[in-house]
Amino acid sequence: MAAIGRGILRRGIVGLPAVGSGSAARSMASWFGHVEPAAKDPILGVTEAFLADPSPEKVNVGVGAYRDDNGKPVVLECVREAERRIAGRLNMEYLPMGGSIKMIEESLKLAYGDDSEFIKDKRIAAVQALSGTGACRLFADFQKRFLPDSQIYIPIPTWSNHHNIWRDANVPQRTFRYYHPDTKGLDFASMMDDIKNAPNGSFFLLHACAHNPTGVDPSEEQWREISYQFKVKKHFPFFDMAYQGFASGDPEKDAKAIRIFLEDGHQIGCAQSYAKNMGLYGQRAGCLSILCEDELQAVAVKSQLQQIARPMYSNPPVHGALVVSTILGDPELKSLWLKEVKSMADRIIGMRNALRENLEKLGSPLSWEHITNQIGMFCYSGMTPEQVDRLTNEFHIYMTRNGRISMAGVTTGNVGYLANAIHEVTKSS
Ligand code: PLA
Repeated sequence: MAAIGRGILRRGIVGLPAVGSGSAARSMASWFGHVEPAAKDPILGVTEAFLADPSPEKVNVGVGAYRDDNGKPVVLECVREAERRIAGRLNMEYLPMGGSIKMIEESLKLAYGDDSEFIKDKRIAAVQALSGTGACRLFADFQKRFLPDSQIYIPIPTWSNHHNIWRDANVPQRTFRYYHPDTKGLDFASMMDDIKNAPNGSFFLLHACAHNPTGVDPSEEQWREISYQFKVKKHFPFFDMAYQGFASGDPEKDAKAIRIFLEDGHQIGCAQSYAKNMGLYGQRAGCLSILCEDELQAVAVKSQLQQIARPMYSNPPVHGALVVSTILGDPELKSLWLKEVKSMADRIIGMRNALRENLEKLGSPLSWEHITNQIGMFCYSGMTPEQVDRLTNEFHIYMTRNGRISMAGVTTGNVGYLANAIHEVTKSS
């Protein structure tokens, strides 16, 4: 509102009481007068606090956003080239409700495999989604609409927003054990017990690769056992694949868990995001797919997903989808992308080694082996919320209070400072 407008409201227009001065005005505002500020988001709230800190030493290893070795945001060269090719050549019409057909086709090849029989048989219902978050939310709404009494089993721990997404979709949540704090690895036996003990036909949320926040994934053999047990129990697997390419550096290898489930004949759901692996964070480019029994069912399911999207945001944004389809649809750009994904993954691995080495050189009494054992964007350090608070208050290092370090924000320039601070707050524990 313009300053003049605000002035009039405060002073009151002749003949009307000024806002805030009369009972009519109070009752006008009262329906939301009781609203309290919402709790800060445990991840994006960290970025807000980081931005507000004037210290020149500050380090942000909170949100999972890739940085180059100078700590700067990165736009991939394949993305720049795709933008050059797109620029000035296309109109800004609405996409269909389900989004860009070309982008969806390319996304399905990435998740299900270039030669997937399911793509050929048109058995996959898929829509472009508002990145990975939007894909998860559409799925949760679809689940609620067509199986209203169902629940979702979510790993402990998981990406904090998973809980919000299924809560807002009114799907009750159950949890399954996943991570063992002592070994800082997978608690496979407990996970299998929880899968076996869940009622037949339960929905399970699985991280396809590079589990957030733990950086701990099942091995191929373990995925096979999980898939087998899902078959026995007739559970429905929903894969959140937000980091395809970030675990191994190769998107094809990172789709292994999904491919195992497909080989075993499961019907699956899958959320894909191009935020991290293409660096398209703010473009909100993603895809939701559901493998159906046949083409007829896929057509029906897609039409229902579109119907859920229509009253929420009508149709998805066009630019990111064009970037994705331009890159994945061109062999030369796609191979450039694969190289760039690999180099992001490699820089992170290098920083894992550097952080561990620095801590060991400082004579830390603790084991930091897990920094290099864990994979993907995050290191689940094992630090307590109190230790994290000290890092923030005394060293201006910003990270989530669960002890998760976004390795994508660690650089040659800050790794020594980070290691020193971690050593200071953990050496007496
Ligand atoms: N799923 C998982 C497991 C994620 O970690 C994230 C992002 C998403 C989905 C959603 O990403 P998108 O909607 O941007 O595609 N997690 C971040 C950012 C990187 C966030 O919290 O939104 C994180 O720092 O955990």
